[in-house]
Amino acid sequence: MPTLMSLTAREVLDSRGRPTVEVEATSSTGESGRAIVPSGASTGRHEAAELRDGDPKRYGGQGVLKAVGHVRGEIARALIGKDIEDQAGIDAALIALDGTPNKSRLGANAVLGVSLAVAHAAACTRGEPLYLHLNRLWRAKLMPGESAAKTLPMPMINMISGGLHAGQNLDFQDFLIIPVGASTFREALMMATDVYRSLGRVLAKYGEESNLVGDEGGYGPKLRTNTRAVEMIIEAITSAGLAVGKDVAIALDVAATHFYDPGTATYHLASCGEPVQDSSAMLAMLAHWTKQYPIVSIEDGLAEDDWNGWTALTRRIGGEVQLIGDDLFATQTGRIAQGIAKKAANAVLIKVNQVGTLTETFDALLMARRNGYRTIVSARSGETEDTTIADLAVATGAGQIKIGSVARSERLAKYNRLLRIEDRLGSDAPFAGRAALELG
Ligand code: 2PG
Ligand code: MG
Repeated sequence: MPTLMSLTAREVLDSRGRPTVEVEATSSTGESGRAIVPSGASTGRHEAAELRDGDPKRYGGQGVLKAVGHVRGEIARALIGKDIEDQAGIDAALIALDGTPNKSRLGANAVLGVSLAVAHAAACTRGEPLYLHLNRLWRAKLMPGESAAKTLPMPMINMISGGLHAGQNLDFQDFLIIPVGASTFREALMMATDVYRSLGRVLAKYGEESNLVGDEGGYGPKLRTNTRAVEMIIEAITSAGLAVGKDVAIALDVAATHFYDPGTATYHLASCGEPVQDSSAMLAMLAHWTKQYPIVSIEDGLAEDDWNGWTALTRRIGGEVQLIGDDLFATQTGRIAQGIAKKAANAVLIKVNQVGTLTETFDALLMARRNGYRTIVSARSGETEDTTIADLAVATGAGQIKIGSVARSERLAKYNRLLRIEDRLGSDAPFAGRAALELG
């Protein structure tokens, strides 16, 4: 039985030039695996807690040397000698060692780095690609009759960034496209780059700087209103020679938590006709948009604890539109279970660092799937060359993936990984296609 022989960690930098944790795990047979932890900007209150040093003399307090120290010290001491293929056992040991509900003692960044690096090392020890190893771990969790099929995910691609991801005036965080007409992953990606280029020309035509991009590579123009961003994308799709709605549909990540005031239970918008709205006005506005535009998916249309609003929104448009909970669920099974009970949302965004271990990520995916919720594996706004989520999406047949735009190498590393997997697996991993958006 190959065991975990050593664990080490270091502070490296992410795509925003902020420190993050890299972990290397080595097995008793000499193979090693490495993972780098991502980091969000629009983080929800219910996420697992990143440990930052808070030392103003280093990286403005953002250093992660404490988390690195935990990996090298306490975590290494507790895990060395354990079966490297027993991911569930390793993750359970990490959770127990941390001892807090949100991994704040050791740091979710320390814990996740170890959890993912161990999976990489186990895959290398077996001499197989990560997606195969993850698929085996995933399969072990399924009940007889449940599908363990690997699929290439339908991507949801960022075109325009606002909110906390770009410095301009748009309230909504991401304006995205879904190439619903594509029949392979490669084709979906090509359509996305066609629309991206075309959008650059459209923005330039209206006098917008098209070379300014947000954290995820999407354009960061200064547009008057949120609807204007949608209209620009529609024009870009058409001028790329594609059919709006049929070939390429539109998705939003409103990220409403960051402009919600829980004190007054109101949403504060800078670039909408009505600057202050209560939950039902927000709901009516989103419902109206879905009638007006070919919007097939809305993420975090309401704030993370506006459960009544979520239930009402889902009752109103959840039959036709994918309603994704990101801050709402924070990849936590406890929150997803509440959503199921309250009939809130119909899809779950899956971010490994919101929960902190691979096993808990599988649990969130499984609970969502068993209850007919669609799943979208997602990157964070702060990313690196780490491509683990590409393998995760394929291995679990998640159906959809959200990585950012088709610019900036921390995004492209994952798209390119998916292209490689598509080449290697061929018909063993069919493209999830537009069916990934249909209600389960
Ligand atoms: C989101 C993510 C990715 P962040 O809100 O879905 O777009 O952003 O990582 O900043 O939370
Ligand atoms: Mg989001």
